[in-house]
Amino acid sequence: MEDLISKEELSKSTKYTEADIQVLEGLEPVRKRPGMYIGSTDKRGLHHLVIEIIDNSVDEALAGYCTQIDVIINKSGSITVKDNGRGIPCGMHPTEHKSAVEVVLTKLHAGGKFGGEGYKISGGLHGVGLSCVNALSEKLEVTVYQNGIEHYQMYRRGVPQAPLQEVGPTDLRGTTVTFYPDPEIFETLEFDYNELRNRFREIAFLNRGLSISIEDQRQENPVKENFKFVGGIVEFVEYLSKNKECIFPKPVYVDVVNKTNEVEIAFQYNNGYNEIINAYANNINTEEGGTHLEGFRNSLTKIINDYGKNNKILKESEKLSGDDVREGLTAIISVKLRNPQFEGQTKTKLGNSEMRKIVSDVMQEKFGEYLEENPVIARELVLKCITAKRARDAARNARELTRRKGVLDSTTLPGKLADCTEKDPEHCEIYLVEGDSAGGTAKQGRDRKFQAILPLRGKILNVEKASLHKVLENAIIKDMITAFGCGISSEFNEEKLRYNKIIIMTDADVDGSHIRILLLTFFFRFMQPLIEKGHVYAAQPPLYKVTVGKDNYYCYSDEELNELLDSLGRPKIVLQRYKGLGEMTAEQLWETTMNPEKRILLKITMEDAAQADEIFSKLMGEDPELRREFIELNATLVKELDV
Ligand code: 1YM
Repeated sequence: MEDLISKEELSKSTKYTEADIQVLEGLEPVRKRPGMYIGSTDKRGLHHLVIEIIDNSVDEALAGYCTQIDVIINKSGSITVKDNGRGIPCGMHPTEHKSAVEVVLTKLHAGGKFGGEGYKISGGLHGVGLSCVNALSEKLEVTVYQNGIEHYQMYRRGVPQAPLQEVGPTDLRGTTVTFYPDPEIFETLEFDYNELRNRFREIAFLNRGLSISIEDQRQENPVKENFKFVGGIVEFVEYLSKNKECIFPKPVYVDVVNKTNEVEIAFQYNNGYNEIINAYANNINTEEGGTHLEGFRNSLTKIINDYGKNNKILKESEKLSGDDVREGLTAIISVKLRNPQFEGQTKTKLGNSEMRKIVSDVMQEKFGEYLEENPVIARELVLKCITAKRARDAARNARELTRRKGVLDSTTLPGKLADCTEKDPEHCEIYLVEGDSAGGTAKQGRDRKFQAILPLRGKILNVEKASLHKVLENAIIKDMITAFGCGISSEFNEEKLRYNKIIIMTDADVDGSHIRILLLTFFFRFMQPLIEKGHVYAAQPPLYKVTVGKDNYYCYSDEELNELLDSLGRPKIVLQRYKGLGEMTAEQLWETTMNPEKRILLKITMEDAAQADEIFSKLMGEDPELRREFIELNATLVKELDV
């Protein structure tokens, strides 16, 4: 009797027979060091108990005998898990002289081969099974419906209170376990519905066709949800990509099954920039990755590069990196294997080396085939990756160059800038004005207290086409960077921004739109937070001035003009069409476009900017006619109103 403490603990609650003590000794280590078996005794460990039980049912489903699992969080706070499988074997164990149920519930690692040749692949993080849950439960009840008979047994802290008993006849089949987590072990006893629900939904996605319900009886109005996905991980990917614009009409699905393992992969690309890859081994989220993930990532990069080169979409010298081919990717990788090796800090890294090749071979074969069979989609995908690559190159170069050139250190404001007198950025705005002459007019027309003017002379560089050297040498871009004061790319700092509003003021014609889109592309690539935080606007100058006697009317669109002309009944009017900002007097410019009381500003959204950027990338090096058409089409790119 070496361990006095635990014996003392034992005698606190119940009287024990010799036999009981024997049973308990088997489970003693679990109660003494719960952390070693379930990770921890906090909320996470508590929830782990449910997962351990569910795993038995999932195994039974994978073996082909169980289709439905029900989980109930009872009013008392206990948990009931039910399945409609074969039921844990109830017969006597040949050597242990007790029922198989009792062996499963009282022996560590008694699962597995005991009952036959089940396809054992599921298993929680620690894979310790029912006996651990039993050891850590104040009370546990198991009911098995098998061969027309209902069997029942009850345990307290892992100790059976009586042998397995026949209760009576039944039409049902399966196993039901109800357990009350032990307050002596756990820091908290409160189950979180959402946490369990999310995990069950995940399990249902990963095991096509398996139906899992969860019910919360603790509430006034109990909630119940049921998850069943006939599409399995394809539906999982669809679920993760919902509300996103996608490249493939349906997620790509590849799979391979052999005697000892099974690989399933589903993936989709959306127009966002995030990468979501969830990799699982035996239904466990392998957060630290492993061989299956490596096989997937490597093959994806290789397949897309090969396809791009073979079909001349990629230049021989161009190479897409892993990051480039994973931008906007949502993927689920699920492998099931007989002897998973879990490694890493948190034992969530798959170590089985054969998986690398199995995954990469099946990708090569099936995704390669998919691309060959869908050339239009394949081309779009490669172009998307090229865009990602350019953006990444630009950002990296920007970081290096800004450091080298010290563009950001420059403290002297550009000579062309007519700054405002107000110093609090909150109240300041800067107008980026197309052309020197309009710039001059704007300088005269502005309220110099809070409005600064930066005339943009000459062509603004297309940051998409130019090398980064050129971008940072470009006078206009340098002027903007120093005037704004907030830096670019990774050195961007909103706190240093000198103006709360950055207002692009260009002519209401094609060239004006062109400049606006070039500016947006620059902001999008190098000062994205400016747009995200809503600092960028487009001014809206009028297209027409209508003079009737002494009255002036300004119209901002053809519809407005027609409405006005109709309402005026067309007496003697003078109609002036503004071809550019330069045609307005300083007073007119103030009245129509700059006076905060009257002007219309359009706030640029990330969508606008991303769209400008994307379309620019797409049009790279293509037909100039196409380009012109696009600019005309997008002359009204900005939409959100801010008056
Ligand atoms: C609510 C928990 O444990 N279901 C369950 C467990 C088992 C079986 C079926 C089962 C497995 C096998 C054969 C086999 C277990 N059996 C054992 C052991 N639900 C729950 N459903 N017959 C029935 O693996 O061959 C351990 S778990 F070891 F007794 F076979």
